[in-house]
Order: sequence, then C-alpha cells, then structure tokens
Amino acid sequence: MSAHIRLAGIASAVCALAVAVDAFGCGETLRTVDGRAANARFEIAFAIVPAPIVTGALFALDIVVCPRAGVASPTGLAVDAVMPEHRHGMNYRPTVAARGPGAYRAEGLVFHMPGRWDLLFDVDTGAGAERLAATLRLQ
Ligand SMILES: [Cu+2]
Repeated sequence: MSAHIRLAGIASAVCALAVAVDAFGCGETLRTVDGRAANARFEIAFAIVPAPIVTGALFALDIVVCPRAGVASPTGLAVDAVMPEHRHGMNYRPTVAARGPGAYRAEGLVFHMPGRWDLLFDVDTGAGAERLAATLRLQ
C-alpha cells in the first residue's frame, strides 16, 4: 500500500513538471522570443539577431524547434523567406547550423524591401520535411 502511494506521488510530480514546461513554452532558452510558428506536431520559437530587422541589412535567427508530446526530435532544419504578395523570395540563401538539441542558428537572411515576409521553416523529420511559417511585416 505504501508503495502504491509513493508511485502516485511520483506520477503527480511528473505531471507538475509537464505543466511547468508547457507554461513556459517553447523557446525559454532564447534570450527573447520575437516570433513563433506551430503546427500539430511542432512548435518553433525564434529570436531575430539583431532586432529589429532593417530593410536591406543582414540578420540571423536563433531558432528552437520543440516537438509536441509523442513526436520525435527533428533531424534538421532549413530556413527560407518569401513575400507571398509579391511572389518572390530573398536574393540570399541562408545557411542553418545546429546549435544543440532542437536549437539552430540561421544566418545570411536579408529582407530587401518592406512589406509582408513569411519565414518558412522546413523541419526535417527523417521521413520528409514539414513546413511551418511565421509572418512578419517590415515597415
Ligand atoms: Cu517584394
């Protein structure tokens, strides 16, 4: 009987931890969170470096990819950006480097004109890529 009570205690402790992680959310390891993207299987948080984005200036993104419960960790990430209203992308091809489990840094991004930009995150699941998007508006 006492063993059963101990087990119940452990289970509720695990539960409390899960709630705490959920409350802080994806990206708590970032200095700041400037934007998020999410779908049914992944959540992404990112910081813009340096923020804010300046038209025509190089910037980078620090990115955290968080798989939802029961989803395997991503095996890689690709980043791109497009202006859907103008039907064009960037004039630069960013590079992405892994910075730890689920953490990435994308460098070499340039938004060359103001307007709506969609950041595209292609999460490599090992069985194909899943695209998540985040919309930014550059003044
Ligand atoms: Cu444009």
